Amino acid sequence: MPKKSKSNDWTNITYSPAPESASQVQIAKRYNHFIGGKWVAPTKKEYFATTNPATGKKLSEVAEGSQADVNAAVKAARAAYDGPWGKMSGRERGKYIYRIARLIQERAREFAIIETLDGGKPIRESRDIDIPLAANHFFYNAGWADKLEFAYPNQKISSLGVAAQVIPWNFPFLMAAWKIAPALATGNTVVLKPAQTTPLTALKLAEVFADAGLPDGVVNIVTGAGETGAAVVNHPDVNKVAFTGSTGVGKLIQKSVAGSDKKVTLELGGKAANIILEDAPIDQAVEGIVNGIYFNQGHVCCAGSRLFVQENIYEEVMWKLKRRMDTLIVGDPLDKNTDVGAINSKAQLNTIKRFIKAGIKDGGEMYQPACDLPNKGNWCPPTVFTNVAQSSRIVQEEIFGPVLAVQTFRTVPEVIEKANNTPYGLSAGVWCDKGARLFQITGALDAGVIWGNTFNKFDPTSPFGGFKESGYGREGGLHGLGAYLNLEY
Ligand code: TAP
Repeated sequence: MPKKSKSNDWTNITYSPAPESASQVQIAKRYNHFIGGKWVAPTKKEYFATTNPATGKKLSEVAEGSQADVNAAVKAARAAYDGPWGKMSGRERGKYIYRIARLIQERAREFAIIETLDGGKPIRESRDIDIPLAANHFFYNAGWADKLEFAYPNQKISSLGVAAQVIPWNFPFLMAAWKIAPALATGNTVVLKPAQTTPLTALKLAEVFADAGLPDGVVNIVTGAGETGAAVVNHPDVNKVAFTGSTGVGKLIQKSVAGSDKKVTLELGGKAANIILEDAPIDQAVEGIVNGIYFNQGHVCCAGSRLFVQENIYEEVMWKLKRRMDTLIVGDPLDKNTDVGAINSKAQLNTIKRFIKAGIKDGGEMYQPACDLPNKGNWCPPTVFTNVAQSSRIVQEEIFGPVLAVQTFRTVPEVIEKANNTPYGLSAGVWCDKGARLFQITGALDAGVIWGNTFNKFDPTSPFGGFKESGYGREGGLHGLGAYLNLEY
């Protein structure tokens, strides 16, 4: 492989700091629940802190939701469903949802900064991906609100009632939009429980609902830990459960709803294969590998965490990948140059460290670029493991961090077998010059979402979801709307 010469060594380029200012953003010292259109103090009067994972500093404190709080939220959602919202025409509902989408756009910069402060993701990603995509989900679903009979022709359509929605910490604002927008477009009301470590942007979204004049109780937000989430999904008066999170909790939810008539969608974990064939455009593929695993610090359910490279291009791909990793900027998430931000919590950092240790113990060869990590906060450099066995824990289990495991293959049947050898089936990527071969491989992969010559591309019109232990049901597109409707022929 070529050696770096001083004249062409772009890996040594340095950038001046370009921090986004957080001075205009208002975060209250304390947030209550948003129930029935009002900010309601928790019945037990307990609060928990939410901190900035890049500094460890407390940002605010947030209400701890009890069963009584959840009961109040479900009651408010039921009243709104039996009242104004349930009776409203799709055309009128659509107007509210459009208004929400436009208000998100107006406050996009503020939401991006808060998302980055509370979650640790680079401002470039929250500014360019999370927040605009969330607005797009509201726009897209608003458009369907008065056209449902055209979306599902010759079918009797009715909404479900109250939707219980529980979301994780990796895309807090976007996940709230994924869940709330289709629920509202189809005439349901909502009780949402954000993740414990990232509740702030969902609470900011409640301000948008109030400003949009959304009738009281249509969306209720109850904050808290896992028990609060369990109280929301197990409440006897909810008709629909939409959960995004770990496979472990997804299994608990599946057991708890068994025997009820709740309609359920589960978006769970993943361990995606990213497959590079010998005729792939290698420079593009390397960008796709980096985007696949280091986007959002690898806290991505569909992350391309298992890389499969055809044997004859392995050396070239690895040389280019390591060289590209050397250029990634890890650090202050508010800096517009940052590529890899802070790990969302100490607990998640410890999990990632345990996996890295396991990878080394299993005989993997680890590479991490030299980076100056900040003294405070939770950090993990981009990491790649080569020489890993199919049975290694870092190949089999979801790490949910910036850790890539690389394997090689010789033939297409071999890589299909290896790629499918996982309990998960959420996503995959294939890089290849020939369309026919690409479709041959994608057709044989057990994954709900497969990208061809790209990775981690999301669109509100496109359904998203998994097979096997990655859950069931789809979010996004018409499939996502259908999950909030009774459809009868
Ligand atoms: P979880 O621990 O499962 O938490 C997800 C949400 O569920 C959080 O709000 C959590 O509250 C709550 N929760 C915890 N225990 C619960 C229970 N018994 N009943 C109801 N709710 C409960 O996952 P996580 O660590 O936040 O997120 C990472 C996982 O989410 C990964 O496995 C990832 O793959 C998956 N994920 C999947 C997708 C899709 S689309 N498939 C998208 C993003 C993430 P606390 O925050 O208080 O724990």
